[in-house]
Amino acid sequence: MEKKMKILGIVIIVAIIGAIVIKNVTTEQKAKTITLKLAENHPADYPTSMGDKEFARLVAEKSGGRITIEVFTGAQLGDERSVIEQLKIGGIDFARVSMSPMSAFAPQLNALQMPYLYRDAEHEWKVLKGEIGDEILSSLDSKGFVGLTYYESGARNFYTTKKEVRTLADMKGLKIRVQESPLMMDLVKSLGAIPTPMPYGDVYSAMKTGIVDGAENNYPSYDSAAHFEVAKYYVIDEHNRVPEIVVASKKTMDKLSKEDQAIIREAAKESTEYQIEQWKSYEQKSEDKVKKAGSVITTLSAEEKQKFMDAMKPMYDKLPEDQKALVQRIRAVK
Ligand code: GTR
Repeated sequence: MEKKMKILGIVIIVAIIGAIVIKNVTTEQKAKTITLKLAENHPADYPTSMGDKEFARLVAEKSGGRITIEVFTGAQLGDERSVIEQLKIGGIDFARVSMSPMSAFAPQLNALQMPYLYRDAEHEWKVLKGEIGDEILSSLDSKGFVGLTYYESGARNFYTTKKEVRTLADMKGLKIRVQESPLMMDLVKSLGAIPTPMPYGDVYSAMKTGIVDGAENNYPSYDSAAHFEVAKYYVIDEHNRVPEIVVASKKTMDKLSKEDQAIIREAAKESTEYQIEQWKSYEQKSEDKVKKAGSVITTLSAEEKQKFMDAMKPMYDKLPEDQKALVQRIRAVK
């Protein structure tokens, strides 16, 4: 009897110790599980959103499911400007934003989105994937951000609600919505038009109600934000190529281990190829869709295009010396 009691006692003690060990292990595992938020202002099926989701998938895979990145699409976490402000204070962990609003916080980014800077997309990607692209990503550290990677965004074109733009003279006096970026304001002013900065989400109704006469963007945004429904004249002037950028809050990154930081950096870079593929097919679909819907697509004559280019040359002269040097290096990339 006494022996039985002893055995029972041992069993109970072992069971208690076992339970304590298991509890500690699960708490430890739980403590290591990290959930982070990413802000995206496009709808869920837009190429940048697809890139973000691929980034999140790769982070989950590389961390063995320990790090989860929740992607909030459709500007659920706010417009681009406020998202960038949130990143600075660590309220949001990641964002995919256009370089235009970002350059209001980090002016060195202006050099990468100057009008008629790149010969084509291939030139742009040689720059972004090369030394200059890396230098620019690293330079964001001093501004409270960690630059992770770039995404494709094509070329931006003007579109208007009332009349077709065929010449530089047609731009005169038009009220054009721009992103909240000094560079974009300057660009529109250089063409004789009147820039009106406002968040992306307000553009459709601003065009519909006549607050502005038009806006500018690539085919996918013109399509997915339904801008083509209210502004049917689209002129291919390709005034600039503005890379998309995936950034992290420096506050968030500083809290993570070196290993986790490396996982995040690697996953972001890897997601770029996938995003570029998504971009290509979406861009074509958007072009086809807006044409079918009745958009009038105008191509500038070579002579008029030259006038657009000449009008923006003074913007280069105004650049600070360090950015002028960067522009020269970009142009020299073959
Ligand atoms: C798009 C870009 C968005 C936003 C938008 C805009 O091309 O992807 O992030 O910046 O333009 O014009 O506001």
